[in-house]
Formats: sequence, C-alpha cells, structure tokens
Amino acid sequence: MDKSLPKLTRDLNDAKRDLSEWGYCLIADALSGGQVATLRERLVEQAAAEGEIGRGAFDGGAGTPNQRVWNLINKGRVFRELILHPLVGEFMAHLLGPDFILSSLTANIAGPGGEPMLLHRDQGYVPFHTPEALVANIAWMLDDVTADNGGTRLVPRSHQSAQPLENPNDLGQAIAAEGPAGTALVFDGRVLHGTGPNVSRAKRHVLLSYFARFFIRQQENMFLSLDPEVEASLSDELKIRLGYRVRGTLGGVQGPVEGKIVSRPHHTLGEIRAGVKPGAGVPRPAGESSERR
Ligand SMILES: O=C(O)CCC(=O)C(=O)O
Repeated sequence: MDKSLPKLTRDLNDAKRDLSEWGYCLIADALSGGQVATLRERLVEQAAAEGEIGRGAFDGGAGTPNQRVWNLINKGRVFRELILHPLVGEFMAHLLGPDFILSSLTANIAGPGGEPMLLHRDQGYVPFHTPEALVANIAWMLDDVTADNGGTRLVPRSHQSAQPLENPNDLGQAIAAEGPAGTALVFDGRVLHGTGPNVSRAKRHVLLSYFARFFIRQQENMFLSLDPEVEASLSDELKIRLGYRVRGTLGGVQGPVEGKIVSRPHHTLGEIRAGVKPGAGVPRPAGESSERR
C-alpha cells in the first residue's frame, strides 16, 4: 500500500491536499468527546426504538446486522447542529461551492457479521465524469473505527475518472478508513467506497452527512419529510443548508426570487378566472372535469 496515503491530520490544508490527490481525507478530533457521547447516545436510542416499532431499515447480508437510520434532521437537535459544524462549511464549500445543500443526514450502524457494501460512487447517477465533485460526504466516527469493525472502504484516486469497477464486490484496491471516535472522514462524491465488513463483536456507529451542489436533487426530500414542528424551529442558517433558499432560477415558490428563503404559502394560487372570487367555485359546463387541460 502506498505510504503517502492520507493520514489522520489536524491541519486543514493538508487535509484539502489529500482530498484533491486521493479523493478523501481524515480529520482528527473533529468532534469533542462530549459531542461524540451526545450524538451516539441519541443515535443508539433512536435506532433501538425504530427497530422496536418495526420501522428500522436493516441490511448488510444474511441476518441483516446493519441498521440505517434515515432523516436524522427530524430526530434530535444534536443532529441538526452537526449540519452547522465549522468543518461542514469549510470542506463542503471547498468541494461544492458556497451554495452547497444537505442531501441527507443518516447513520449507518455496521453490526457484527455485516457484509461489505458494493463499492459505488455517491454521484454514480451522473452518467459521465465531472472535473469537480458534484456531491461529497462527511462520515463522522462515533466509535473507534478500524478495518475490522466496518471501516469505510475507499479506492484511492478513483475520483479521477468515472471508470466503473469490473467487480464492485472486489475490495482488492480499497483501503479501510480508520480513526478514533471523533474523526471525520471527508470524501469526494466521485470516489469509489462502501461500508466495510464487520468481523468484530461490536457495532460501528457512523453518521453520514451527504451534501450536494445546489442544483442536484436531494436524497431526502426535505420539504415532504421534515416534521412541521422541526421545520418551524429551523434557523435561517439551517434552512439555507437544507435547501430552502432560492438560488438562481431554482427552488422558488410561485417563481424564483434570488436569495429568498422560501416557506409554504398560506394560499397557493391555483386555477382562477377573472370575475370569480377565489374559493367561490368555478362554474363549469355540465360533464366537464374540474381540472383544466
Ligand atoms: O457505512 C459506511 O461506511 C459508508 C456508507 C456508504 O457508502 C453510503 O451510504 O453510501
């Protein structure tokens, strides 16, 4: 294995150099011990409860030992705060431009016996190579992560082309991202990666904050899936990160107004006719459907 592969660093310039050369970097002490404990506790509680009520999302091979917890934005203030972490601004703006938005915030808990995920690119839905990343991810380690307990596998330098793998099950060219709890693994959306096999006896808890350039469709449909109470509590800063701000010609409500933070309109403007009061009903010839063609 190449000795110059990225190592854990606190130097953000080194980390950016690693990202550009290898497609990923490892940032030490991105989260304090207190942050790790709070995030982990809330995640463990949520994951257990989702399993208990039959709403858990499990995979990872026979016995489905891995659990994905979706849409963490709804599931605790600690998760929402993570989206405003200084490293998010620093690294996502670096890779995706200043108007990046959250695509999804999830957790992947790799359980003992978990099989490796197929190696894939997060922007694999883009059918050509892009000279820069369109999406990127930060995996926040809430446990000490090793090659044995499911450390994310990455193929160094695979962000430099869109070359598909002959066999996405083959981990031969992949390295395991390892680091103590609190480490952030930042990776370019063009890099091949996947959850590693967990041959240990313990669960590996990792949060995945997945971001995109503002013109890319989000993995989680925020506007339909956010709890209205959570939505009402969001700061403008967070709303911007979640995609509520109009950018250019995109994301408007009844038309785009550059830079506006949008909200659900009190009255949607629908089908109306001059001289007929809204809500009074629109007279139609008998037999004609209420929808205009
Ligand atoms: O669980 C991991 O280590 C990585 C998960 C992953 O590759 C993904 O969600 O696309």
